[in-house]
Amino acid sequence: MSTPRVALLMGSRSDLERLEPAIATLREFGVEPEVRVLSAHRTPDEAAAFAAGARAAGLQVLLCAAGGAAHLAGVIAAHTTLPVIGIPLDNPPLGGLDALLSTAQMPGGVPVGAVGVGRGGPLNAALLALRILGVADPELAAALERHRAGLRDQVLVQDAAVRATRRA
Ligand code: RP5
Repeated sequence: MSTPRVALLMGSRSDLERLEPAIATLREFGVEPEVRVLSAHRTPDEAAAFAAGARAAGLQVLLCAAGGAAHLAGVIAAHTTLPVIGIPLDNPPLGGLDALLSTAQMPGGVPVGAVGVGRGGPLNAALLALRILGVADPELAAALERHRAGLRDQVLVQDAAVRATRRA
């Protein structure tokens, strides 16, 4: 098996189910992620060590999902210069605004790219990671173009169906 280029980290096992679409999307494009549970708060040393060693391990993009006081992406970004994408999760009782702000509002100098809260977040995080890899991977870039064309086709089919219903 080849060295993973993307890692998907989550703060807790309880996050995994909502991240399955991200894992499935990466796999769809032939990118098998390294999937880990690492917590900024409960395993701070392990999280820092993972980030510090990530580039040497061959990783190129790090996805970090957490809910609530979602500091995982920020802590990981503090220990690496690899691109870090934060996935804020919609945990109760605050529904994800807490995680979104914790993930996105980084101090200048330590960047974290944050995707949205909700169903699209994990999916977009995976696609964004693929786009980053696609900069230096023409095959992957071509696959992303095909995916983009597929989205267009889907909407055109929907449009035609809706228009046909309205005419009937
Ligand atoms: C965060 O705390 C995790 O990412 C998770 O979303 C949240 C709650 O974790 P558990 O109490 O379910 O383990 O760090």
